[in-house]
Amino acid sequence: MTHVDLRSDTVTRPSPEMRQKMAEAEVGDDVYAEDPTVNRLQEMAADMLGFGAGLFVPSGSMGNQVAIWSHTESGQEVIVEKKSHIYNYELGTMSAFSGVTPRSISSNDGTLDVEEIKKEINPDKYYLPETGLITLENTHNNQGGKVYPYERIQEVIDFAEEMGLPVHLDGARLFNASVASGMDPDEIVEGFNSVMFCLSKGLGAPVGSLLVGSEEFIETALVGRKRFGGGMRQVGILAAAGIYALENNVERLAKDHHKAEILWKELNELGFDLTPDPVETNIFFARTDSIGVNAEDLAEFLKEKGIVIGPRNEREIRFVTHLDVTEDDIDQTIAGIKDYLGRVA
Ligand code: TLP
Repeated sequence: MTHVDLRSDTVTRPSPEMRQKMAEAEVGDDVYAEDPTVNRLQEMAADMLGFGAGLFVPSGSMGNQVAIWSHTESGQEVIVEKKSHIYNYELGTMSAFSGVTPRSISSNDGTLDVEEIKKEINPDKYYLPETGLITLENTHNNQGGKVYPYERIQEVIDFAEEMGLPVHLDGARLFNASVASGMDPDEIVEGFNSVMFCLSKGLGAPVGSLLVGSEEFIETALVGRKRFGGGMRQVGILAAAGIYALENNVERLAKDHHKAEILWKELNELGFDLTPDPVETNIFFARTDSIGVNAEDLAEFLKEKGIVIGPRNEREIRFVTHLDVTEDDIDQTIAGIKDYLGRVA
């Protein structure tokens, strides 16, 4: 039986207290905007981040894609970082559903340099595609939960403002960025035109993400959500989990960062090649070829002990800590890895 799961923070299960709130939630038909609990969650999210309105969406991917649909026109380009979730793991939806093409820009650590963005904006010529949107990701999943330095974000936002371009934040793990940097979430997102954050990752809710923006933007996004099939009915039972998560599970993310740090330090001593260096939030990647270990074999070995990890291939593993992993679980994982290394060394 699995008792430690380090593949993702999406695997968390709602706690008894959260389930209680879900069971007690007042509900209504949200397509008529009559679910009081959804309305409360949307207002809460907008207030927390300093925006005019919020929209509850079933998933982070839908939140990002509805934002892209709302900001752009068919035929435009969207600036994305090469390893971003929007570009790599959302199945080309921006092209399929919004008729826009991604213009990807490489970076060293997931954070885009404004000078690199400037180079990718086409001159105003009728035969060149127009840029419609810039997207950033904070924390950056594929760069091991990297926190976007605030100054870098501000440079991009200042430039976008000059150009009259909207900027969307994939803030699936925005609250991890906030806890790690010590900055309030509304400070981090100031100047963005829209922000998506997830309730169903480190915050521990079973389902749901929020998209926030101006009232006008959210009116458009509401149409987008319906069009994408995300109009929901009595989902106050899910929104109640989200409210519980925002009220109770934000500050505790520091504990997840601490657990990641314990694991990171041990693996570093064992000779794994780790990204980022040092770990910043609740995610990191471990290259196993630096010590001649096959990541998939290690994962198989740990599975026998009830520990599940996420190898991407034979050479690399993503480790993610979250509220369902205890410090004891981390110790057991370290012991399991040492046991394996002792056998294959
Ligand atoms: N990330 C998932 C997988 O899809 C990779 C995970 O396990 O980390 N933005 C970012 C930065 C994300 O990491 C994710 C999910 C999403 C958007 C999409 O959220 P969902 O899964 O709710 O569509």
